Amino acid sequence: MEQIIRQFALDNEVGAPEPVRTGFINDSFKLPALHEGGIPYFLQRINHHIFENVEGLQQNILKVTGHIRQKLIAAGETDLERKVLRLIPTRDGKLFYRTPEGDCWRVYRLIENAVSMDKVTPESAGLAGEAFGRFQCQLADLPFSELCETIPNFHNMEFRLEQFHDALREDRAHRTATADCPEIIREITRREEEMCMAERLFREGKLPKRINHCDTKVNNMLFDSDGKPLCIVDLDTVMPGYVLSDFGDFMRTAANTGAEDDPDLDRIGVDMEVFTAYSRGYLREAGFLTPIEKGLLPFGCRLLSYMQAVRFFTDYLNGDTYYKIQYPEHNIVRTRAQLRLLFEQEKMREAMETVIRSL
Ligand code: GN1
Ligand code: MG
Repeated sequence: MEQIIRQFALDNEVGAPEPVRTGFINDSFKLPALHEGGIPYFLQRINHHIFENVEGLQQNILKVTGHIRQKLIAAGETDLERKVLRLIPTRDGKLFYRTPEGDCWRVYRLIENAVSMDKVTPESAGLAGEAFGRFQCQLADLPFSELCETIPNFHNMEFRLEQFHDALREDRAHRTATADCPEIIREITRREEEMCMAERLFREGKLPKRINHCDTKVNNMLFDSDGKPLCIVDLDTVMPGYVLSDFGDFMRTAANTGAEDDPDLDRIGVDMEVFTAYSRGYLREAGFLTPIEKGLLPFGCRLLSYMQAVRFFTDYLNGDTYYKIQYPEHNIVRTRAQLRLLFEQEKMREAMETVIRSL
């Protein structure tokens, strides 16, 4: 790994890489500064099986972080290095290093004294809502022809359902008839039409596309030690999409009383306090939303739980080739947990709509 680190234009020497367990897709390491007062870095191996266009992906990140940095400077921000990620180029000026074996590595400046959370309080949810609203707002004037889709059709529900039907048909891991799979399949199929509403509205010209983060899990946001939001991270999937994605994905992870992969389904429910606080913060910043977008926010919550259930389950049917799993049944456990969350959100539909209207 030393040979990899040497490729990057770091300002100082760093110590041995410390693995960081974060995310299901890339491998991450902290590179501590060797000497007191030096700059620490963050090294990542980009999963190029998932992100096939690593060059395009890194260009996206450069444009997005550069755009946000300009906005922060214009607003007089002084804590710049902790408010937006900074990519460190290689010594020959490239945005990532490809090893002779084909692995792709990148380096960021590490954001110091920052924590990520898997759960939020209503107070931090409000701040998070503002932060994600601001993030979308900061990028609202970056033309999306400048960004590539780092994973084509990433949050396209019609496409995800096609993949699900392919997996059903192929049944590669011989799992479609086992355990509660038939019931899961029924629950997914029953909702197909409703869940493809965003794509239909887009085609009818009623729902716009905007630049989204597309992975607004609560742990993709860094907070400082006082619980104030610092910076949005994990920018691999920033691309054009519907605002429903970013709103819904946050609620899927943060406004859930259980875990994303909770084996105890009775722990799963909608945390209305977090829902309300996040919505309030988000709507305060996201002044660009159209009435249709606002009205669909509660649908966005259901959509993202459903989409994630479909994605986890498709991976289960395919024999666990996409998401890292910690035990053999992990993907079906995740699927059940996401479906339960969807059912709970369906029960809370009116309550959520009332909150959004009142805001
Ligand atoms: C993946 O990398 P990570 O863990 O933040 C996935 C998201 C899913 C999420 C489910 C590129 O995100 O889309 O919502 O897992 N990222 C990719 O937890 O597929
Ligand atoms: Mg992540």
